[in-house]
Amino acid sequence: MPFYRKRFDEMGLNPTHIKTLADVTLLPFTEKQDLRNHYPYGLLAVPKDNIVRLHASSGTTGKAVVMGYTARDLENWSEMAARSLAAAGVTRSDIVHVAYGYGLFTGGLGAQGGAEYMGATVVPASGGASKRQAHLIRDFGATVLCCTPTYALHLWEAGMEVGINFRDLPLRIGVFGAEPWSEEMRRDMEDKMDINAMNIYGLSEIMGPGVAMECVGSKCGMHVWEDHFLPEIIDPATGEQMPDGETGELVLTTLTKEGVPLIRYRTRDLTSIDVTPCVCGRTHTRIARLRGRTDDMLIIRGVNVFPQQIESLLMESEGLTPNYQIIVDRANNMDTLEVRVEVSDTLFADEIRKLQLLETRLQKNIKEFLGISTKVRLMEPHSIARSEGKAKRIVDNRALD
Ligand code: DLL
Repeated sequence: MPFYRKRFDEMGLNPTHIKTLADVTLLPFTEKQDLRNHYPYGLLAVPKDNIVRLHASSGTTGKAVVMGYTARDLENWSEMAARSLAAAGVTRSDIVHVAYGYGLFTGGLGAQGGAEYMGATVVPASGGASKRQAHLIRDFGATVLCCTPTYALHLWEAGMEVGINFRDLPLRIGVFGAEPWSEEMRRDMEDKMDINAMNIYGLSEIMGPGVAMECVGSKCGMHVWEDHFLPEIIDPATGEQMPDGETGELVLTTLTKEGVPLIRYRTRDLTSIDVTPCVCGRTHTRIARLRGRTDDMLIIRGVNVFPQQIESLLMESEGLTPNYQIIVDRANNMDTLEVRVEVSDTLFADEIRKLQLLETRLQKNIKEFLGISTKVRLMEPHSIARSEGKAKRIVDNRALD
């Protein structure tokens, strides 16, 4: 591919320099900006005729990133997505309701490819029309739900509004990913829906859902399919590799991708690698639940904060829901942080004084654990906008200054 050839030439790097796996550190990183700079087809490593599908991610800022897949790429992806579903406990007897968005986003078609590959029955629902979806989940007897964790909660709410309680249905597994969520949120969802809520990871640039997946045996980190991807953790500031177990930025090299193979792609996702044996028996290394993205990190008066840390603290309190939003602003040159979180219907019916005490307690907890002062505002149930895909957790008004 001309892009890498040029880069290697500039660095004076040739194949004889790469002798062992450790030499991967001699290779340059690839960044999202590289993909943007070569929009749309500049990074294809095969003739365009061999590309059978395109996906794209718009991201929150900037130009879209376009990825091309060969027939073999799609075959591998389906196989890995099927493997991922199997790790979550899905079998060919399951009815898999896919409520990830279909289209250029990889979620819908990726989950569908995996479920079909293993021979399960797919309901390609996509996002939207949530009450109708709740009916479909009940009527078709879905046993597996694939969507973002926030959309799953929205579907659950929509179900409750029309008298359908997921707890009473055969639903048994959730395959949730595409956005950060916490262990506390998992517990909440498992409790509300009586399911195993499983974490799936992926990104458009590398493949889509199924780059890594938790196993139902341990629910302790996501197995990276290392026969297709080489994971590394680097210090995001220096680019140096970090030892196993330490948290840093995940870097992935594709080993089998044909359409757009990527070398040392900087995902911006923060996690750590765990090479200890897993109780499930799989030998693939695991990455920990993602801590956030380097570009999602808020720096509030010098303190680094990730939305998920706040989520974990909120979810420890009885009566709060996982519907929250963080509003960042600036007043008199000082960053301010407001955390809005919806309370449950029962808590909302409680005395005002109780709610005020809870606000104060949450503010104190956040101050104690994260070292930042916040204003916590308890909100009426259903007052924060729901999303059909990835939730928008941060509203940063500072840019408007
Ligand atoms: O979100 C692919 C996907 C679809 C993954 C369905 C899982 C399920 P993108 O839209 O390109 O692709 O976004 C990728 O989403 O770099 C992470 O920051 C975030 N992300 C994905 N999975 C998880 C997860 C799809 N399980 C970006 N936990 C990634 C936390 C996740 N963040």
